[in-house]
Amino acid sequence: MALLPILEFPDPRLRKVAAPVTDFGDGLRTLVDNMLDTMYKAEGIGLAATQVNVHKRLLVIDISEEKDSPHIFINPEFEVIEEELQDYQEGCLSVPGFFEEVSRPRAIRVKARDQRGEEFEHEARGLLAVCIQHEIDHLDGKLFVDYLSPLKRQRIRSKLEKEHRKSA
Ligand code: GNR
Ligand code: NI
Repeated sequence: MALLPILEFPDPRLRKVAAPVTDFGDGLRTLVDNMLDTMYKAEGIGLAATQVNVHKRLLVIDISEEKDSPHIFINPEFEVIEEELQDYQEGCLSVPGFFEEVSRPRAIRVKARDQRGEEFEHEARGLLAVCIQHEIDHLDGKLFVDYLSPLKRQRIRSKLEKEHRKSA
């Protein structure tokens, strides 16, 4: 088991756009295992490769209470199936300590590949739909703070920069 360091806002590496996964070999399995370990240890419900400084289109999610239902999405794409927005208090392992309401479409259909490279489709609503959209945003270099007012975003940036200076 290996834990990977998680990048924190405003690290510019969180702004990179990830490239599609093309190699479904053993290296991918190791990366997925390490991302799951890192997500569970950090008590997150999702983790995108971008957050651990790997700029490939891959994310892991587990929204179960028991933490025994990992979902792995490789090269994910989604379409909105219900435009109606739902508000959710989002947090992010890359923006530790901050939670703010974000509105996103309430139901989506995701197409992705599994670790073996097999394509699958899945409909998601509720928290799973929120989480998948949040993670795919990471792969595109976006963060939930981008949906907030510039003032709120700047306050969060300043507080985190101050903490990073303290621990540096
Ligand atoms: O652990 C997480 N919780 C969470 C709560 C509400 C909306 C999205 C999330 S995802 C987050 C983990 C994370 O940062 N994934 O990128
Ligand atoms: Ni996040």
